[in-house]
Amino acid sequence: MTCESGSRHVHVAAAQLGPIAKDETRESVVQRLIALLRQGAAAGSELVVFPELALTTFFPRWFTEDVSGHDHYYEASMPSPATQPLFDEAKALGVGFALGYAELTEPDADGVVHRYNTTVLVERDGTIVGKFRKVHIPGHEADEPWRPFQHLERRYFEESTEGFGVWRCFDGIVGMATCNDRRWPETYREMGLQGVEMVLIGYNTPIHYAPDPGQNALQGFHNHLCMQAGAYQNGTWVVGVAKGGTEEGVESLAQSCIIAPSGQIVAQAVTTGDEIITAVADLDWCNHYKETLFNFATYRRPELYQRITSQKGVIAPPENS
Ligand code: CDT
Repeated sequence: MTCESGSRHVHVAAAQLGPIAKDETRESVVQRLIALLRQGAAAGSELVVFPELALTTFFPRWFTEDVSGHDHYYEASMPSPATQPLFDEAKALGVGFALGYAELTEPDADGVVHRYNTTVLVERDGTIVGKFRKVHIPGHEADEPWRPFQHLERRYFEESTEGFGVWRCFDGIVGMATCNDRRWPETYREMGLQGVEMVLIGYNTPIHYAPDPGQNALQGFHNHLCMQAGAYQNGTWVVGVAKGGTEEGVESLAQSCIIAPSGQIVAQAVTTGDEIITAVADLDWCNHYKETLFNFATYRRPELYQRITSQKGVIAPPENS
């Protein structure tokens, strides 16, 4: 990659995490995050991206009768007392970060609390610039004990009602998505239409997919396929960050990566544990794609894409008689 003078560069790090045990304390996890933050800073990074649900084990793999049964895995504030040391260290280092966590809201006007799978984006001066709540919630809501492990995200998280925002920060336009969001083209295009230049994506992806185990061997391929396509088709950097390794007996995909607007992977993790990978992201490189092949204003045909927002499921044509 060439770095032309005068162009905008973000030194970015993907801070992959290995497993977090069920009984590992928040304090212990935050110390791991701080160690990665320091490694990122030492490598010259100004933005460190952590995975989805980076403070705890992936608790939706266990059913509780009462939805509140897992509330001890959630944060009622951000920064929370346990995460304040991470915020303090980041500010002292002058490094921003994105952190995925389980968010428990204050009661609303009807006295109802809400649970979201959330990522917070923090600038180099310690200010919170953005918050993203996961849009596409995968898995199931009811107990399904036939599975070797469950994926109860639809029990423990509500779907975002806010959609995909982008924020002017880190000298560019930055957006976020969470895990399953990365598989959907609408995720990237929603942000692409707002000029996004870097999309930050944390994930927890079990290798075993109980509804169709034939997909297990393709997890790594599908992971890169969707993020590389999203980057290229929208002329944006994508930073994909895993919590990988075998956590409480469940093997999860690692293969964190940093993807250029060309769709090429410029850095990739080689372990399944705590690991930093870095890249110097030239944000002006996005325009090579945004102003040519994917010049939306010139080439898109939204009048012919009406089904995308007006229709949810498939409506096939009638059978031939
Ligand atoms: N965390 C998350 O969204 N994981 C899903 C697993 C597949 S759905 C059971 C993913 O899309 O990677």
